[in-house]
Amino acid sequence: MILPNLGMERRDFMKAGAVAGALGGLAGCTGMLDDNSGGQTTNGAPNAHVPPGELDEYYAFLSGGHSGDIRVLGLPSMREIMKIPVFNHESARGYGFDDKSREMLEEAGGYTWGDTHHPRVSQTDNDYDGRWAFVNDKANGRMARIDLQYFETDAICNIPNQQGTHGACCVLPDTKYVIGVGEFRAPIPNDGRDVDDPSEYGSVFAAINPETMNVEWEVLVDGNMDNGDGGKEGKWFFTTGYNSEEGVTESEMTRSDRDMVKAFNIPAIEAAVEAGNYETINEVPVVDGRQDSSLNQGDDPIVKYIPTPKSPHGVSVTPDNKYAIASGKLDPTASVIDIEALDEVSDPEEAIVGRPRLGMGPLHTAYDGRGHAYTTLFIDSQVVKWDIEAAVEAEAMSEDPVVEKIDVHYNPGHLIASESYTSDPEGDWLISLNKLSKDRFLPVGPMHPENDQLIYIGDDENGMELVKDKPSYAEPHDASIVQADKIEPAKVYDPEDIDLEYTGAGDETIERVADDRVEVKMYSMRNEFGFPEITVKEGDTVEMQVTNIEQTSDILHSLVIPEHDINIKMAPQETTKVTFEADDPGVYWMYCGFFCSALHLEMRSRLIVQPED
Ligand code: RUQ
Ligand code: CUA
Repeated sequence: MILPNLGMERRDFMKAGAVAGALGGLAGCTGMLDDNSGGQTTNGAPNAHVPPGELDEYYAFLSGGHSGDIRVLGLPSMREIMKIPVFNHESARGYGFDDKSREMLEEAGGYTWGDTHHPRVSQTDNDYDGRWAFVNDKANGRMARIDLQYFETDAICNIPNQQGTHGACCVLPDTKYVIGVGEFRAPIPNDGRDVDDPSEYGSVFAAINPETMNVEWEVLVDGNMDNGDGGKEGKWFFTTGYNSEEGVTESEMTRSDRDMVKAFNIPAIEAAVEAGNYETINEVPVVDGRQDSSLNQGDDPIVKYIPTPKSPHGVSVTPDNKYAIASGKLDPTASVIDIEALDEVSDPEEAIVGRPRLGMGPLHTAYDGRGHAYTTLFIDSQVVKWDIEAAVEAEAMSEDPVVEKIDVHYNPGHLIASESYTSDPEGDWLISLNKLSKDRFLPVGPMHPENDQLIYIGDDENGMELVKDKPSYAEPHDASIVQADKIEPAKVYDPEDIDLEYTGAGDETIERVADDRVEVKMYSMRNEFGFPEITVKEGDTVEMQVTNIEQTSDILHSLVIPEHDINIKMAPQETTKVTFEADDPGVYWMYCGFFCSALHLEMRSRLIVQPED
């Protein structure tokens, strides 16, 4: 079906606008299910209760939003297993305290927080390979990499020319690039030029090499971008966007009824870079992908602009790579873009082959691998299940493709189904990440938790079933759900993977390496540090390096130095270092912060800082 008219009906927009205005106050709360009893199910859903001592089937990696971290949940239990600090500082892990993580955060801009939205796990041949997860910092224009052997952040890229990295996703099938989708338009470079001339602002699409975490190239575009998702064949990458008006106030940004989905032709961009068709800005090759760029005039434009109603928000590619589906946000429909047709049509609008009417405030879409799409309806507080091919067959604006709607509590943003971002989703569990929880949990004051709801989607006959509520701290935006056996975390550190020298029992040293600099290398084990006391002079810089020589998994130690703002963690076989100034003479009881044995409280040493004379 080719759609003759892409305009949104005026009436729908009015409705959307009116309800959007009232969002702060009211959420739809009709038809609440009253069973959220930890996994007792009423129709086809398998029991989601995972008994004590048993392991979950899936990992779910949820972004923590402005908490700046990643949360690791087990599915279907929804038990939160671990947190991975990324852009924040976190004392239990000593993240942001030890030299390595502190320097990494410092080099990535020195910010103390970030806004994580879209965790994506690396893939090989369109399937999870267990190597890395990536996540963006929407606040400060950054992308981080998490090593899934150690479940820790190991690199952060501060993306030049990008203010507000919103979408984050990999170029598949083999994670050739991690893409940072630039949201806010600002002068490029942002050095004081054009501050009063918004028409000169721009936003860029950034391709990051996952191995080096450096930006390889960027593409400058018209309008704002929002979310993104990659096709599975390495050619097309899609971003949604709002503000094609290029306004700077809300009313300017929402004036027109259509915005642009942009389809980036990765090989054509690479060819332009190869041919030197770029300008270097802040050391990055920036290719001009604006509509009037010469690179967009021929038969093989580097960016195709697809007019779509209205401020489309989420976009995701179907598991079979046939369609990219963009949700209308301020329009009650989704646009189904035929990826193959995109290669053929001269007018990109003709690649839109379906426009089902889904409900109010469609935001994000996930897949079950059985031909269904699941879209969150922010304003309606529902998840709608619909049939993708039926939407292609149906007339535009038809509700016929809708299979079923389920109430969620309340105002869902993102949703994610198990392995939905691969070419072979499992089609059993779905999490709806709801922004408001209102009455669902014991009251805890004016700041409420959010509500991550587990929904079983494996039974097409009996329909979707709400299985569990899980309160979550603000605020998850997106997730990736990965089969547990595709990830192989280390049990203890391999000292070979750590740049610092391993210090075993008997190898400990205290050395004055300069007049005012002392280097300590020591081990830690139950129930002692390598030295019962360490004496330095007032004014010394102390480099303190500690190895946890335990072989037994799960026996952690840390080194806390009171009144010096220091807590570094040492997992088994890990060596960690902290450098600090011993400015105040006195005695400081350095202790271990993990309750590691019955003699844990006795695991302490004196740091003696001798007065200068
Ligand atoms: S975007 S739900 Cu990053 Cu929808 Cu948050
Ligand atoms: Cu080591 Cu407590």
